[in-house]
Amino acid sequence: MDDVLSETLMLATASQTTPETLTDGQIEDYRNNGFVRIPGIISPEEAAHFHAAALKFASVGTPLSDRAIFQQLVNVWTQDEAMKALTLHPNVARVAEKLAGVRLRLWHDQILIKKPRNEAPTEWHQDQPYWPHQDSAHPISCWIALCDVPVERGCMTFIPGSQKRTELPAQNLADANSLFSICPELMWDERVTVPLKAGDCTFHHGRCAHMATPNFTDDPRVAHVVIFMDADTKFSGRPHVVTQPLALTASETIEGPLFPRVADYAD
Ligand SMILES: O=C(O)CCC(=O)C(=O)O
Repeated sequence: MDDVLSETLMLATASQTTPETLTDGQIEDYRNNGFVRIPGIISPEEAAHFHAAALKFASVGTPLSDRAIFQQLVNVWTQDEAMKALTLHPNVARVAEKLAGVRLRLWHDQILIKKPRNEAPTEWHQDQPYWPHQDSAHPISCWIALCDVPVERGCMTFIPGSQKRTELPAQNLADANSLFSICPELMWDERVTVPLKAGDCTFHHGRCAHMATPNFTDDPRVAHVVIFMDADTKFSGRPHVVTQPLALTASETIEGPLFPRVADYAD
């Protein structure tokens, strides 16, 4: 192998994050702030492969929502073999478990595409109030950039520590003031905006308040989100598109083929 190529490959390897290279500082940041930026959760080559696969699926799949803020395609892994490899990527699952510190299972995935020049932010919200979960204290989402996502293309912004606000009702994704009218003190907290290179990700707790900036560029912003819940999460009875066809009863454990345990596919 020539020296330049071998050096390039070594650098690529060194910039990957695995459960073994995850530092105590990164784990502490996640637990204190409710989010953390992780470089290289997948390689740039994998990001390019999944970017093409996500756009291909989005051109044929049925979006759950096709609003100005984003095109949203849910449970893609059950419909597309190429994207299944990303949703069930062992590195994603194992880093998620190490950050959360408990056993997890998949809740669902989603491709989120902000169209070129959509010029619409995803407004402030917490995720967990939308979900039909009882007793899930460690929900965690891995938001993977499949293309470079500078601030101008629609990256995530977080309010550190807001995951401790576990009592808030669901907020309106299209209303810039919804979160702050429900919880006015969050208005004055620090906000952290996290641009990402393709293959990098952020992990965020299901209660960490976040928004995403608008896409002002000529390219789509393509992100894939893999969402995990505590392995013993129960069904609350709240209606949700993922659990709707399953006829679950309240307080029943959410389990079965749609919700694989990390222990069963990534250990
Ligand atoms: O990508 C976006 O626009 C928003 C993503 C989001 O809210 C989430 O992953 O929870």
